[in-house]
Amino acid sequence: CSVPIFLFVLFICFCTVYHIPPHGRTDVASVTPWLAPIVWEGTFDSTLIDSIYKQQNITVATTLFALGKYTRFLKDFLESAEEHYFVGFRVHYYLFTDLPEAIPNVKLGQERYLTVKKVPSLNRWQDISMGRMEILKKLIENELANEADYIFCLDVDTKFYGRWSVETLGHLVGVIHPWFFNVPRFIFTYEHRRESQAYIPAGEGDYYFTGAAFGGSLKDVQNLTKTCREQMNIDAANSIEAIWHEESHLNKYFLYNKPSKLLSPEYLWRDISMSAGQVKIIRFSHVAKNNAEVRPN
Ligand code: 2GW
Ligand code: MN
Repeated sequence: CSVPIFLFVLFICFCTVYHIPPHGRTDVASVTPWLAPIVWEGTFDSTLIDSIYKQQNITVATTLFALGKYTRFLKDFLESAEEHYFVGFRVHYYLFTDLPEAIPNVKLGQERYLTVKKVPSLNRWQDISMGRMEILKKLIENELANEADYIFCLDVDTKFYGRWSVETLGHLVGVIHPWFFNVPRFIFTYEHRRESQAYIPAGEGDYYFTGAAFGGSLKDVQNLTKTCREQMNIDAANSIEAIWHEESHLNKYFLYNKPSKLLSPEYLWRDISMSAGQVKIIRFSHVAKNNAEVRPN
């Protein structure tokens, strides 16, 4: 009877010596102080998590904005999404553009849909970037109720390089900005002027989130877009615009409405990032772009 016990003790010693955790990562935080998971490579079993969601027949709405010259990013975005993004699950892309004729013809897989919606051209880019919240709120309220379970809102000047799938699903999901992972809080570029509704007092805030990707359940993202829109309207009435536009308002929202799941910078990379050491796989990344070439004026 002591042989099995001996073998068990030997196994535990082996695991301890060789640092084999049952699962998870020891080099990065994979949980927030409010016990929301932070998704990193190595913290989940993709086969297992796929099989759990396979039984649920879910639809993931995915919104994209491509106005003016930003339509040039669509081909790479869509082609790479078909290869890496929720593969095997129903995805419905909602694409807002002022140039429907410039939309490339990308072949979509089974149970993958694309709806193109025409929106007016805007000259001030801040209005494009901030106007997204209003359009998203209306889309969720008026059209998605019976059409989707989850939604992700993504920048279009991006490309997928690796798996982004059901491990990212949750009620309210934020993505840690790749420049601000592992840096002290005072570096975070929150809005620090009291006059703005996006104001975050010094010493407050947990993480700095990117505006280029967020999502969650329809209900939670509806509340997010509605609140950010209202806050931006109050700012506009007071002639103030937050330092990083809707990204500042998103960070304020996440401070008081904690995300239930965070995605590591694997889920939004940018060429120059500080946390390269811990990022073992780049799944989704901003593509290098020549701002002077793609942005109006
Ligand atoms: C035009 C002039 C200047 C900036 C943007 C634009 C522009 C943006 C445009 O002509 N057409 C267009 O479709 N957009 C959409 O807005 C497009 O979906 C793009 O991905 C998104 C955000 O603009 P982008 O990607 O140029 O800004 P980034 O990459 O510096 O984004 C960060 O900061 C923004 C706010 O300042 C947002 O929060 C964004 O989500 C962040 O990633
Ligand atoms: Mn972008």
